[in-house]
Amino acid sequence: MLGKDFRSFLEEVKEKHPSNYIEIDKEISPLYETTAIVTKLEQQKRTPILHFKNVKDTEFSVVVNTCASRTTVALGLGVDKRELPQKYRDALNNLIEPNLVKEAPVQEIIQVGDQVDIMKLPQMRYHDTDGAPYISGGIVMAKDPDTGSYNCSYDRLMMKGSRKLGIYMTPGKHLSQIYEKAEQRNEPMQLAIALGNHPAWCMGALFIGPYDTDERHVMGGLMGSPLDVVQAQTVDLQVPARSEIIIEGEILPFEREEEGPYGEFTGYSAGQVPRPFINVKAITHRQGAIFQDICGGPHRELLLMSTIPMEPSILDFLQKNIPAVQSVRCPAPFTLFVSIKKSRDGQAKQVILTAFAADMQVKHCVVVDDDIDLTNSQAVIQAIATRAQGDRDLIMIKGVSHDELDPSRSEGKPISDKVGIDATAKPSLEIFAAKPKVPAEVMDRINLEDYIGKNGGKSSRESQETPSETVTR
Ligand SMILES: Cc1cc2nc3c(=O)[nH]c(=O)nc-3n(C[C@H](O)[C@H](O)[C@H](O)COP(=O)(O)O)c2cc1C
Ligand SMILES: [Mn+2]
Repeated sequence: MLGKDFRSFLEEVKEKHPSNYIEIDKEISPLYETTAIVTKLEQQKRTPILHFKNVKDTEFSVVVNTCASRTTVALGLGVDKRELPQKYRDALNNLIEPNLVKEAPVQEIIQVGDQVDIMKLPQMRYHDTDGAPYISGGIVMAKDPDTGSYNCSYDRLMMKGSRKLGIYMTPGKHLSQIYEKAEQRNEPMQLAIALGNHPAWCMGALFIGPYDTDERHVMGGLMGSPLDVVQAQTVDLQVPARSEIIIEGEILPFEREEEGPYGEFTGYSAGQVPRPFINVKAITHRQGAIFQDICGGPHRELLLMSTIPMEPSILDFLQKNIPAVQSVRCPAPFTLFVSIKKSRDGQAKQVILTAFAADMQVKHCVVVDDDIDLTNSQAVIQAIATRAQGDRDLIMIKGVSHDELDPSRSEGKPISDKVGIDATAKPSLEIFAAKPKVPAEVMDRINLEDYIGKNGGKSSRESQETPSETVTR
């Protein structure tokens, strides 16, 4: 996949899935209007890539929904959408280091110091509760000050002024850990933000796992070739050479300014809180750079971007610890379903504890036997109803550090109670209560048409229930 980047991906979708790529020439305002279009299309269950060519008050064109469909993300990764989870796990087990280059398209245009004005970028506001324009589609890169190991993550960025960005780093996630280390040393944390990225880079950045895993290696694994990186202009970091835009800057220790409010993936707006902020030192970009945007709030792209890497990352972690684990699904924010082939008493509870360790975002974890289809939430609820007892099968760990964006958190603090439900059959599925079924011989013999006619009294096509899309980050 050498040479692949955001532009080549857009071209590929245009050519191979034209219905998933729409160019819009009519002028649009970044003030809620792109969100209105995304929302109206989502109401029709459509999530095409939208390329807004003419955005008010900026020279940059804007692309939204880059990763809003499994079909197009899979296309970018060179697989069918059914193979996506396995492709991700293969990448985790075949990490590839980046490759340093000297010349980079992303440095075709360089603006440093006084030349920098981030307000020239599109000023996207998604919802009426957003306190300012936000940059939501940037991969934030920073280095551990001790080991030099890189971390990549998405972090919302509030446009505060021509050279100032607010940032929201979830306490406990890796970027905030790096910042804590910088503060302990009383040093600034340098960072770079990459915008306009190939889906393999987006999915790699969202790897869930150990602190010391360099997400750029996951990006390489997903592409099957190293990520090309170039030395940044004003910070000691190497940045993706073929991104569209790089913002370079640093966060000073112990300085805080109000950040927020912002409509989040939970479906709620998070309020204004004093937080660290970025002093922007440089912007570099390609000629005719395209601004990659992700619609804030609980929209399809944000939810899918989180889920595609999260499920295989957590499954990989769980199976390496407990091979009895069969599959996982994130059906809602902070929620994980796991299915297991149980071989021992108490194994489901061991899985629950391991799942809490796999990702701090897991607040509720339900474990079922592997006869339950996790894509069918109704079947999971049924298992809780018929295979679990509150006193015996519920685990609760009170007051654990958790995502402060959970609007139900206790006393406004970033802590939640972690709850696990062992909804496996006890002592085992084999000797659990009998499951009634029609004898196979009768099922084979009975032909529906012989009894109720060809259409079975139905005039329209039977509606097929599709599992609701997975949601969490
Ligand atoms: C579009 C998008 C926006 C996100 N915004 C934030 C954010 O503002 N703050 C944050 O801490 N995490 C945010 N996340 C989640 C993290 O980027 C994600 O959990 C990442 O994997 C964390 O990296 P880490 O495991 O290296 O800490 C966002 C994720 C997505 C997909
Ligand atoms: Mn990390």
